[in-house]
This record gives sequence, C-alpha cells and structure tokens, in this order.
Amino acid sequence: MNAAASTAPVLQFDELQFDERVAAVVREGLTSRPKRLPAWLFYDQAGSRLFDEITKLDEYYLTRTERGIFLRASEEILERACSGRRLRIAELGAGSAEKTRLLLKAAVRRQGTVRYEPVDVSASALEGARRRIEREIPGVSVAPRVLDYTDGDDRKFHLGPMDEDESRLVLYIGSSIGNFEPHQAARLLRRVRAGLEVGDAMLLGVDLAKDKATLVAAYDDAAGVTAAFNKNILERLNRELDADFDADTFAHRAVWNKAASRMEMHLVSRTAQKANIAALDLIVDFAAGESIHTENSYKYQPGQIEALLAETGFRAEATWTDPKGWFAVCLGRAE
Ligand code: AVJ
Repeated sequence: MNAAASTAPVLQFDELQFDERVAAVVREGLTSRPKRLPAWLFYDQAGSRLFDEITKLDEYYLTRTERGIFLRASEEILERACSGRRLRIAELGAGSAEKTRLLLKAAVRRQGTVRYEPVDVSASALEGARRRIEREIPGVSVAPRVLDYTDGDDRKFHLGPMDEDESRLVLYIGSSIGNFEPHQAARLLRRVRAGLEVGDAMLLGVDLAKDKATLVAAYDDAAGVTAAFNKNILERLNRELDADFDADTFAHRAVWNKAASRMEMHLVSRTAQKANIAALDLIVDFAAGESIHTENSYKYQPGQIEALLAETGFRAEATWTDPKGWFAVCLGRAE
C-alpha cells in the first residue's frame, strides 16, 4: 500500500460501499419491467458537471427562479425561521452551494457567525463544500455530516445537540424533493422532523406545475445538455460496472405526465439490442423502443407542499414565490 492510499481510509471505505449500492440498484432496475434506474445515479463526477451546466441553460428556469426568490427574501426567510434565536443552518445535500451562499451570507450579516451543517452520503463532496465555503464566506464554520438521509429505514436523523439559545433551520432546496414519489417525500420529511426539536424550521424549495411547453423544454434543451446528462448514466455503468452500452443507440426522452404531475426522463433503445454488464455477470435485452425510466421530477400544485408539511409534523408558516408563480420556497415549523 502506498502512502497516499494509507492516509485516506475513510474515502476508500466510502467508495467501496457506494459501488455495492450501485451494483444492487442497477441489477434490480434493469431486470425489472418496465426497466428503471434511480435518479441519484446521475451524479458521478461527469454527471455533476453536466447538471451544473444544465442550471445555466435558458430553458432550465428552476435554478435562476429559486435564486431570485433568495435574492429578494433571504433576510425575511431568516427572520421568520429564527424565532428570535441564533440559527444553525443544516442542508440536505452538499450540492446547492450558490443559493445556499445567499442564505449563509444573510445569516452572517444577522448574527456575525453561523454554523453550517451540510448532510450528504459522500464524504468527498462534503469536504469540497467545506473548503469552498469556509474560504469564500468568513464567519461560516462548516460541520459536515456524513449521513444517508434517503435511507429507507426509520432510524432517527440525528444532527447532534445544540446550545440553549440556538435553533436549527434545515434546507432542502433546489427542487431535490421532486425526485421522490409523494409518499417517499412524506417519509423523508417525517424522518427529518424526528431529528428536530419543536420550534426548529425546515425550508423546502419545490418546482410548481406549469404549462407543458415550458416544462418539456427545461428537460429537453436545444443544446442537448440534458440528453448528455441522461445518457451519462449509461456511460457511468460502462465505467464502473464494465458494461458495454453504446449511449448513442439510446434516445433521450422527456415527457410531461400530467396525471401524476411529474416530468419523466427516459432512455429509449432505438433498436433491439443486448448490453453486457460484465461486473454483474448480467446481459440485458432491449426491444426496439423499450425504455429505461431514469427520473421523475414532481411538480407541485400551489398549497400541496404546505399540505405535505402539515402531514409530516410541521406547520407551514410562510411561502415565497416568484412573480410568475413557477417555483415556491416554503418554511415549515416543527411542532
Ligand atoms: C436536481 C432533481 C432538481 O429534477 O430538475 C435536471 C435534476 N433532471 N434536469 C430536476 C434534473 C434533469 C433536477 N433536480
């Protein structure tokens, strides 16, 4: 073992576990009918870079719309959230850094310093976030938590104790909750609530249902970045599981499922073909036109997120939206 490897035992362990998780969901998803893969598989290094590009596209209104809400309302959001105490700010996921920065800066203006607790399964993503944020925003101390908040079992979601005069604000922004079926979303919120004290707060950012053309364009942009993002999931299987997918033989498809109020992404096999996933010892058959369902992105109706908060142990206290009513940021109080 060389010196570099021996200094990074935690990361190696992290990656080993992750591979097993990838192998298990891929086997499960590609032997199911209809075929599916979970959306979290998008975010390897290449996929995270592509997602970052997506957030800058004209068609992808979500990121800039939510950012606009934070630009206008950060102070007010913190004022409502803190109920007169010092705030600690936790965040589910370590990825939404730019919008988070607006809130962290507002918190530093308010109270001088703030402790920021990003929660993620990836120790390396958290370490990157810690370094970036401590360098860029003086007054923020970052205390990362390696934890899988999407874990199916109902163990408490523990963020650790706080001082007497503090309260917690948990951020779950960027429409991340949109990837969950409504019942899974409720489960996740209940799990978060179980780790909070009465009076703590949760800030949710959700995308709202809107006209079909706007939605479809956001998930099928003219430059083809979202198509590349979708197809990267196959390239990831090639890299990590020694598979032989030819991503170009699959078409990117974005569909508005109005009945379920969700955008769906699919990869549709253009021809009848087989793919060999060597590491799984698995050969997958595709009929011409057969799809792999790779993502659901739920779009909420006004009032629906407030109802979800109410049924999971929170009181919906305030909702901020943009002038077009495309995106909503909602504050729930643990009760
Ligand atoms: C990161 C889950 C909010 O659903 O809009 C972007 C991911 N998928 N383009 C979304 C995504 C296709 C994104 N979320």
